[in-house]
Amino acid sequence: HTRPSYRPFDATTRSFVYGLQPRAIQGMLDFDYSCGRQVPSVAAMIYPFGGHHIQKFYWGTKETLLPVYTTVEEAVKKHPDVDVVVNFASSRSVYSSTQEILGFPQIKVIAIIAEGVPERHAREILHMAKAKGVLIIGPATVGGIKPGCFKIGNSGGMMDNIIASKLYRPGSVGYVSKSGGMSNELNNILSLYTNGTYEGIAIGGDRYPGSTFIDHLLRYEQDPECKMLVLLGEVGGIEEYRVIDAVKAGVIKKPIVAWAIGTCAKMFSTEVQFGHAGSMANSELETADAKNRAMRAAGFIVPETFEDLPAVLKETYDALVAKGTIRPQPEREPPVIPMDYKWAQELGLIRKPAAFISTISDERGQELLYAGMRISDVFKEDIGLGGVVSLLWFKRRLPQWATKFIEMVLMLTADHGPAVSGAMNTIVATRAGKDLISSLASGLLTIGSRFGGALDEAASMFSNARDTGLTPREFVDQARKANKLISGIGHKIKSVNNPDLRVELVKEYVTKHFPSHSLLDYALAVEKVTTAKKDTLILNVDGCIAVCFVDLLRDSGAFTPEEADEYIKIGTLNGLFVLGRSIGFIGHHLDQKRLRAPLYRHPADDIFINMADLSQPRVLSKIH
Ligand code: Q5B
Repeated sequence: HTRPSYRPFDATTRSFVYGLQPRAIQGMLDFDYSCGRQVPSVAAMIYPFGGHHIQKFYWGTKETLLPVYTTVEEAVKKHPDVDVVVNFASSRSVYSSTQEILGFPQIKVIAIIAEGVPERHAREILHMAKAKGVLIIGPATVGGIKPGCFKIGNSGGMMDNIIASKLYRPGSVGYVSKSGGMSNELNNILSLYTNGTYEGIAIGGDRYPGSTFIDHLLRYEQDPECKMLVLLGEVGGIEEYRVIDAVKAGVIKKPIVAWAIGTCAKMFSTEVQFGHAGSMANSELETADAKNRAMRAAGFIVPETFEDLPAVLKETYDALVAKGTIRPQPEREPPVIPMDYKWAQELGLIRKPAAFISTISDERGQELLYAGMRISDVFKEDIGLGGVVSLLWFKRRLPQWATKFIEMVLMLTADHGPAVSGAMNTIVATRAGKDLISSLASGLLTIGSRFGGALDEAASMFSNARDTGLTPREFVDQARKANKLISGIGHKIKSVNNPDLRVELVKEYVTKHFPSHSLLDYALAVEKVTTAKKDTLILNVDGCIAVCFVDLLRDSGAFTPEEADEYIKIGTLNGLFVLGRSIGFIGHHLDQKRLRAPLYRHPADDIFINMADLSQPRVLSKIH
């Protein structure tokens, strides 16, 4: 596909975007879609780092994939239809990347977006591009837009702006300006007072732009579809005078509306540097007033003030319509472009039910909150680990005697030697070469109704028994009749004669600090009955902690009776043992690692292997 040299962009223009600029590319693709383009204007991205991969974009309501190449060579080879590169390389790397791009004759236009490109580099790029007949737009620009056809990078702003300025279809006015902001303003004015933009280029604010006003205005002059020209110049530089020469020489014949911005510079007593690097008058000739006077004198249509620009644009446009030069086309409905979810949400246009609810912590603000309490206050008020557990498990501050009790439980349950089920599992897993988390999980998975995980069941059995008015003996008898072990009773090694000192410590603390301990008292009465039968049937550590925690839940005044029951029902109390014992399991894992303990294999003489069950001989006799 060859385009006339005056028309570098049309509805089939395809481009590469140099650099990872997903937002800009999505903007280009949304614009394409709104124009009714059949094929996206971006064929691929070029990004030297991170390897060859693909990225996903929206194409209307559907999705499309764009490749990311690491070299221009590969991109050019794969996409012979591409002749434009939008180069987002930084000011540091733009020189080398543009030089590389210029090595491929397939590329006819390069838009350079970077600001702060050294002037020497800009001039060298310009020199090379001229020699190769490549059009450079920029540096320091958003680029430009050809309504209905092609949009360079972020030109034209967001989609609502593009739709409002009717940039999804071509108008008749070709303009040049320096900046993207002024281009957006012009797109808007032109859509209101004429039939809109035919093409608009922001040449960039540097002193040495790759192409200048005259380059583009000469193209527009040649392009039969462009009927009217607009030059929005500014203070500084002499580019406007080159256009004046062309108008005077009769090279530019189409009506040209013009304005040089910066007439206010005269209000300042010293020379003013406006936003752009090039926007400062170095002589009287370069002032906006001088330029406006000269343009007016050369036959440009120059308003009295910038505010009058819309009026003269309308006048000029209406005259062209009256002459039949411009034939306004019927408007088509602007296409509906789905809005990005995030943007729509920011604007408050949509809502969606949350996938889940969370009520205990919030990290979204400036400071992490535990149940509404700032993490800095957690430390300022020194609420301790028990306080943190009370916030995250119960969503409330508990009195100090209660938080200290929680800490005591965690400390008491932290470990009980290497021989218990969980520690053994942790050790065996560690010695099999497993990592900390796997070894810890292996230990934790042993916690259950017999080992360490009897708290919830104990809490519910003892409180139900007491609440239904059973005497301790009736409770024990009833459990025996039902062939049910009482959770929280019994220990493998501890007994009346070998008391578990952890249990003694808990009892001592609770009787001293709890406002009431009625369920503990009931459990101790049950223990009297069970130990009378067998001295190992003591109230064990699980059972003691469990009944005391029920006393805490019910009598601390911090929970309603319903809440207290709910916490028992949802299995809160086993969490205390799990949390505490994790400390010990991690310790055992580290211990075995430190000891470089080899793979564990259980000694065979410690296992009674008996294959003499009834099924096997029958099978064997069949074979014989
Ligand atoms: N009998 C704990 O059993 C153990 C009875 C009972 C009525 C009972 C057993 C049990 C309930 C679950 C429980 C937590 C398995 C224990 C813990 C953490 C640990 C661990 C550590 C740590 C011990 C002998 C006779 C039999 C049984 C009867 C037993 N328990 N009757 N209610 N609860 N308890 N688990 O010693 O007539 O002779 O047939 O399941 O609370 O896990 O340090 O090791 O910090 O790591 O093997 O402290 O009590 O006793 O099963 O041979 O029973 O007593 O019916 O009667 P044993 P068994 P009979 S704390």
